[in-house]
Amino acid sequence: MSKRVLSCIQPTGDIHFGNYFGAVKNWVSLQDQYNCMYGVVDYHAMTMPYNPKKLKENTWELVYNLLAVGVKAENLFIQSLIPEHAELGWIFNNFASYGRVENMTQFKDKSKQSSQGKEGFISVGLYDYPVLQAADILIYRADFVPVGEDQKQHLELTKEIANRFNNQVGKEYFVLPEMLRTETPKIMSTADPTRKMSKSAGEKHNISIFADEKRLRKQIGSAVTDSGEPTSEMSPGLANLFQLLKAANNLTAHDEQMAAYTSGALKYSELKGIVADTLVGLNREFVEKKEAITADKKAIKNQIKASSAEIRKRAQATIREVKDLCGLSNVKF
Ligand code: AQP
Repeated sequence: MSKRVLSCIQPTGDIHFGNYFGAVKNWVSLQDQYNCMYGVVDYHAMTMPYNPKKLKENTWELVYNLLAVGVKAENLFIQSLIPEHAELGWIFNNFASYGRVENMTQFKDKSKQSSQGKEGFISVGLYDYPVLQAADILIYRADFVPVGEDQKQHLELTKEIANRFNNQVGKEYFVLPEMLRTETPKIMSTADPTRKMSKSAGEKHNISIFADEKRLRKQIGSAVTDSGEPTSEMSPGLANLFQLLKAANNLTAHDEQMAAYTSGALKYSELKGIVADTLVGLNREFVEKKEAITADKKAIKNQIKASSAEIRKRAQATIREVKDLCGLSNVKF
């Protein structure tokens, strides 16, 4: 039987080049080799202040976007259509260490963001979401998890939960999943290259792969680089632009620009122009495919509801076994 791959993305906005180069691009190629399941995790999108109507819109928009970049409909599910994720999440709360969850970097970053918002509110859901994420992965007994570098700590937590569960029930029930990185596991914000490109950090901190061309060019054109003074190390902003070129597979331009940097002849405006052209090339392909896909939204919705129902069967099988193993009642009503 082929190995299982699981990964998820939150419907909190458009797919940006960080999501794409760090994870989603890999999702597409892995489909030829493995048994893949990819989730649009709407329960997770509730952990930061959100708007219910917008959440539903964003969920379907993300489905269309994922299909447009090449994810197959039969591999795609919507998390809230599979409530067993939340059930396993609760069970896992009892196998997750409070101190470890409290130390998650993403929680620290996002709780700061959340507390600075209008309501100054940090939800228990935000604190607990890495435990739900462990359930997302383990409910399918995934072998591999293709994610960006920012998820490394969460995957370690997932393994800890699996280990504690296995020890408690006296059986190697859950396999310990391995992280699959791309060659560019962390793309930085072009507006602030010291922080990762992110949806929830605000508009200027991410570049949508479906962006309007003018906006995309403007964002790359205004990317923070450095003052141009010679330094011993390349600045994070410049390194990020080179990284984008490489990730988009424009290796000739990457090597030429790098040679110019090494000899001190690099023109920042020229580099930015090349990066923008390269990303626009990809962006046009995605936009075209999305137009074709969204011609029949109703058919897509039906397809994704059906694939979620099919994938749910695997989650239900795990939940039944887990409940038996940990002493919970298990009756078929
Ligand atoms: N900057 C990044 N570089 C590389 N990979 C990244 N990923 C996210 N940002 C980068 C990877 O994209 C996948 C989906 O991420 P997500 O939407 O579930 O949540 P996230 O990691 O928290 O991404 P964002 O954009 O920062 O979303 P918000 O702001 O809504 O939380 C993951 O595999 C992630 O590693």
